[in-house]
Amino acid sequence: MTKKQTKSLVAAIESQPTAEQLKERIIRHLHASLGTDVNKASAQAWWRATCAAVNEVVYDGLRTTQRAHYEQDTRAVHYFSLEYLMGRLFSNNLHNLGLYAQAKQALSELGHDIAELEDQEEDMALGNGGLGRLAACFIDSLATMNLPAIGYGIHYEHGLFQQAFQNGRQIERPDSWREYGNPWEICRPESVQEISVYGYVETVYDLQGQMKKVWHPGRIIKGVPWDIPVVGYQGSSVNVLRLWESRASDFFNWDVFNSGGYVDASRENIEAETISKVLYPNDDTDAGKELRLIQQYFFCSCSLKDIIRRYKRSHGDDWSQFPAQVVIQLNDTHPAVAIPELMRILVDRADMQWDEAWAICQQVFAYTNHTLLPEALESWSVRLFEKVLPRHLEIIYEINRRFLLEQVDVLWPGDNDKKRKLSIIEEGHNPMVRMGHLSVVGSFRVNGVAEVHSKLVQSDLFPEMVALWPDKFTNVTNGVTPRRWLKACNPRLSSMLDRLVGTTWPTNLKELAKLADFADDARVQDDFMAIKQQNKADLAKVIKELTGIAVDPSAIFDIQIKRLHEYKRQHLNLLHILALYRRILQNPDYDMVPRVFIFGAKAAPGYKLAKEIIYAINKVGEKINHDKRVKDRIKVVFMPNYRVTLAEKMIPAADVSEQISTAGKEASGTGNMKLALNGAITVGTLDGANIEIAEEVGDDNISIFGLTVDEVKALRAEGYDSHDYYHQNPEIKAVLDWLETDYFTPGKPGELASIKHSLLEGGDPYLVLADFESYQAAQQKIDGWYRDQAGWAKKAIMNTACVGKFTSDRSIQDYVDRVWQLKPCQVK
Ligand code: F58
Repeated sequence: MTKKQTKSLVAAIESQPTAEQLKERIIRHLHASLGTDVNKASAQAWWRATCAAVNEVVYDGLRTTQRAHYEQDTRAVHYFSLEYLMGRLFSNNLHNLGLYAQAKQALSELGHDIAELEDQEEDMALGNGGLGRLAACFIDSLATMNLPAIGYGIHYEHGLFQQAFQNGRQIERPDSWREYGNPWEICRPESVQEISVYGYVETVYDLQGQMKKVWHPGRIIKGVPWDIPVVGYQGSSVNVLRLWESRASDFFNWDVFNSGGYVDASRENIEAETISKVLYPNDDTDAGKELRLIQQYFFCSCSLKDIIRRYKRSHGDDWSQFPAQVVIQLNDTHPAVAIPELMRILVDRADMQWDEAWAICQQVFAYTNHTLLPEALESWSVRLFEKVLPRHLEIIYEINRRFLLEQVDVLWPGDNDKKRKLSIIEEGHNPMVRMGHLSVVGSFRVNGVAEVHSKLVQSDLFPEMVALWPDKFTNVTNGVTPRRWLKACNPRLSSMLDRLVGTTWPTNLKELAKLADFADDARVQDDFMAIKQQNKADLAKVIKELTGIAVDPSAIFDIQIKRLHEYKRQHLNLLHILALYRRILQNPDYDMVPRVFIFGAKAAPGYKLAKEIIYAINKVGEKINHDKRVKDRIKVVFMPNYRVTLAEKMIPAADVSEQISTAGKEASGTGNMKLALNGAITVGTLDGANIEIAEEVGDDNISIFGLTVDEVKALRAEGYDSHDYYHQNPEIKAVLDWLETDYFTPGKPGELASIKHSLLEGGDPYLVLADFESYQAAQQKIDGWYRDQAGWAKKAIMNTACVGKFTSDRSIQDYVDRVWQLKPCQVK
């Protein structure tokens, strides 16, 4: 082959395939990769063959990107997260590669509907909620913005449980997203790592009399990396999400095996593989379980070794450039054990002096806080830590000793109270390692995820740390990727936007502001509402299929989608539904715009009250949906198994977005951004990013209610008694009493009483009753607004127009400017 021919061949491979070429590739893969034929291939086989055809393009981008990063020896961010809630990748990859239309045509010519093939894919649900989905949006933005980045996490065999309802109650089933293999992942046996746990630490002295610590591990575990290519929009960079799977170490296992312990060896196999078996399904409390700590350490250690291996390829044993090349973002405290692990590698393995090693650490790590809820602040019992990671505990003690001596005691000499408050070790009967403290001390930057949240992190959570290091603290307001959360999930609205504001909005979301010029234009209003109507009709079909409930697309679609938690207050929504229902029963002509209240939420399997709330919503829904007297003014729908794929169908169809957490409790929220972007009007408290959404869209286009953060604090300080509200507001009293009867659970009175009890005897910790009245007023406002369709259309349009700030590209740019100091790397 001549040079010229080679060149054109390379160009042909790298250029975008046409629909015709895609067809050929799909059929080739049907034959050569799947061993089947067009005549007998299943939908699953067609889907896999199409993925393989798409991967030809993806892998081109992957190779080019990796070559560019290697040759330019770029500084890179390493995102450490225990969770990535990726959802499906098929349509996302096609959209980002600009191949969706071609693939649709190719498949249609082959006799297949692309939407049907999309349904062949299981969600990759390796996360619980907001934090995991944020990680997924961030890696999309990083690739799109050509930033050198790698995401590190765990290759869970089972992602978040699948939810079903049995007589209204949540039941959990295991999620086996890769039971039959996953076409997007590549196993990389050449990059396997080994990590150690358990054992004991020995103090030894070398020939110069220098003291050294030697860790004799009790167990060695192998980490096998799986790479998921992360395709940037418009095919610029293709980065990698590297997820570690645990296996038994061959070396260790053979030892046991050869000494006759076949059964023991198999048991160890199983134990090692347990580490990456399942995602912990709690979205608030930390589990405090040994396996969870091992999970955290396992992926941190594998990832650090991977980073160091790559660094050494270019820099050998010269550590001086390490902080210039490597920044590690800790997604909450879950990967904080990476801090003592890097210290161990530098001090014990690379024989570095403590001060030098600590200086490196403090330039490498940055920490994002996602919660202020006390029960979610991670801490580990010292006893457990010592058992699993004895050497790391020693290192943490030393970090703490120096911190208290060199920082705390210098600013507050002799102040033992301050020391007690700031110590990484919480003293007491059962001493604990505070992972938040460790993360702040070991990082050069700490951020919250919305303005108000970042302020509270500083004022309420770590005020003394702020006194020590005022410049360490910053804010990065969350964002969401507009590629998945508008372009791919809402094609109708996307085409309209292309026409009205141009086609660059997916990478420059502020362009949507141009839409505001059309907010009063009657034709645009009609088009916008017609699109919403079609999206609602689509969702109505899904609702019918999944729940059997018929809903009218001309009603208001009022949507609350998020994990189930008392602080998110799905039960406040429920009380309002009950109040409306009661008004209808009392006044058959009660005038309200028909509304469909739609919920999607999983409850942590061990969270009893959350599960009771799901049950109550289902039971109340059953009753209302079948009550002829309601005349369809209210419908209540609880969508089973809420997940990314369902969110993609619900969000484009929402008229109203419920963001009703107690002020000060929701760090940011990101569903609020997705819903507003798709033209839903928020009913919300002044909490998290709602505050910033309100600033952007303006008071006319959002329905705000409830106590503010300061008012919540004041009310608590003066002594909140929920009974006052119960006795003073007859509507509250009536609906709470109703829950104790058997009206919604015939023959079984009291089945729904736990909600009432938590709000009265339980003290109503999230101030549901205090906010009820203003909530119902905010809902009344919505009802009034909706009656004026042109007025509503304007508000909806203004929501889409004004939320350009909330693209994850802007969040990532903030991280680049305020934390990472990273430069883009052009790959082509
Ligand atoms: C969420 N946290 C916040 N944690 O609640 C939400 O306000 C924020 O928008 C989002 O992070 C992104 O910043 C969250 O989702 C978890 O799911 C953890 C999982 C592991 C155990 C502790 C909670």
